[in-house]
Amino acid sequence: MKNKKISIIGAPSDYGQLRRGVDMGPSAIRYADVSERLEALGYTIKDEGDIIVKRAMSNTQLDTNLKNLKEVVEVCTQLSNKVSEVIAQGSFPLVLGGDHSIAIGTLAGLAEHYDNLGVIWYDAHADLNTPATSPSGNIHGMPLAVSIGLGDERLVSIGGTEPKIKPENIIIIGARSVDPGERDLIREKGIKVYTMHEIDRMGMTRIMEESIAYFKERNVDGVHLSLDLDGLDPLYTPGVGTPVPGGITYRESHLAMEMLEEEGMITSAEFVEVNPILDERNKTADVAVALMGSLFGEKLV
Ligand code: 5AB
Ligand code: MN
Ligand code: MN
Ligand code: MN
Repeated sequence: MKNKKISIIGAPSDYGQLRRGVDMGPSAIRYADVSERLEALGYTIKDEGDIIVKRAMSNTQLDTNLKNLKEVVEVCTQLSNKVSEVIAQGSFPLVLGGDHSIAIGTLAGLAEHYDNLGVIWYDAHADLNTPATSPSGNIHGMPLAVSIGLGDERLVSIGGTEPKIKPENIIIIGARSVDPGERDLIREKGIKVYTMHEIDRMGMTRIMEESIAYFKERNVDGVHLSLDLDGLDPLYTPGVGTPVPGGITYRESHLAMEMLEEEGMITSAEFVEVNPILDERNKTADVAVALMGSLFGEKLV
């Protein structure tokens, strides 16, 4: 990574879904020695601590089917400001979730600095639901839709009303659980998706080569990695709220991170959905930190 300054931002929110415990993700990832691991690679780490998330799960916003809307808006507004501030200081924002609804805040903060941001969405899910298509009302299934400007306007307008990213700048990798409304949106907007079928068929090497070339062709001014730990197979990352079998392997994931690192393309990252309550001895947080190691240039020999 070209930028040698990393700022860690914890976003301990579980408001985007209904399983408690994912709010402890940042603690679990810190416990897995994230700072030490990256410091050993020659980076200067500033742990900014956690943004403030009120503990109670309330669902006080009753004019909508979206769960905990008011709380998600509060969290994402704060996170957006923090991410933007970190970039203004010339640091690489490394956000620790929390459930994936926090990406609404991360991308809003990034949008203040990038006009043509590329996004890698490493996930079993497409997270492209809107209030009209969501089967659950859980906002962690909506952050990509919100960021392209679709959905409840209280979410869409966080950090400004204009869309934060372009649909054609998104690459989803690892999808294997996609809702009908999401599938329609993928087709309609021409969003690039490598499902598990393509990963099986083409291999991760070709997928990363194509993804890197795609971003270059599109002349992106930065690339954000949004890594949902449920993108990997639950064999490797059991500590997630919505596990889906048949996922990306541990080694394929390292390879993906290593190829991104060689390209020096990634300008911000978030690791989300780690739920230590559902985990086996912090295995999922350990995997998250190991993948960060590869993303930031750790070599085997
Ligand atoms: B995650 C589902 N599509 O909208 C929905 O973990 C699951 O951030 C969303 O990818 C999973 O409720 C959201 C069924
Ligand atoms: Mn997700
Ligand atoms: Mn997911
Ligand atoms: Mn999940």
